[in-house]
Amino acid sequence: MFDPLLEELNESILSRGGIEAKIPSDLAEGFSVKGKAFIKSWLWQAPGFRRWRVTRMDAGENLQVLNSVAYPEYKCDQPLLGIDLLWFGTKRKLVAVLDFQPLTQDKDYLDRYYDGLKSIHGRFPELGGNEIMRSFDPHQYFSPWLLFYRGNSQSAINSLKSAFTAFLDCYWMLNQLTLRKPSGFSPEEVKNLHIAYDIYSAERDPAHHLFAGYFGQAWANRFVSEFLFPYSSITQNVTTALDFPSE
Ligand code: BLA
Repeated sequence: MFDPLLEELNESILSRGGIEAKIPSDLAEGFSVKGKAFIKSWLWQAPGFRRWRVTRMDAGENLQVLNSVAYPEYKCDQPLLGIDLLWFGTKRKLVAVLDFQPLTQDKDYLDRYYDGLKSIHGRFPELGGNEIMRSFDPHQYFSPWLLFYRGNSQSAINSLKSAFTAFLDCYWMLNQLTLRKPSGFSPEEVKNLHIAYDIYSAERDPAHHLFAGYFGQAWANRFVSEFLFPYSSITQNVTTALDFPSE
């Protein structure tokens, strides 16, 4: 379902100088316990970013997933890119979340980084409805202009590809612009905000439960704490091979 978008995403990183980094092999890809689902991830090191991860999960008609988070370099306080796309084929239900995930909800910060996303939000009203968040708090690490859709409307499904392209292009543009502007936070502050994001996300992400069901609890714990949100275990002083050195 999302393979053209996955290709577009990976290609866009590659074409901007992204280099694939190694992921421990059992986390990089694998089949579920019953063998009916397959998960594969990519880890990128790209100019301007300290870490960019991408995951595809294919559980056939039950579920298709494309998930990605981009963490900019510490010297730049721009929002993280957050992508979570799910297609429950048997129910014909789409869950689509695309956001520039803000490090803070301060007005100055939102004024600085969101003109582009605001305009995309306006162009695709069918994807930017007023879905209620059940596990996350919409006022933490989500922007007021996120695209968030849950349902089966054909117009939402049809718009996804164009919205995704516009969203991705806009994020790359933002990255170009902000690398040239002074950051509002120091690199140390940005690092702490990234840590807080990982801790919060690892606690709330509904994926953890889903992964445990498909791949077993032990694998799910490892995938969430070592690959999806490696800084969530930083309080225990755990450093992982996936944690790129800071500048
Ligand atoms: C929701 N994400 C969900 C749900 C699942 C996943 C099962 C619940 C479905 C529903 O609300 O109907 C699944 N998340 C995954 C999977 C991965 C994952 C399989 O990370 C695999 C790696 N989630 C993110 C990112 C964003 C995000 C980066 O990982 C930001 C764009 C958002 N996902 C997000 C939101 C919801 C969601 C806002 C709705 C949750 C809620 O209602 O609070």
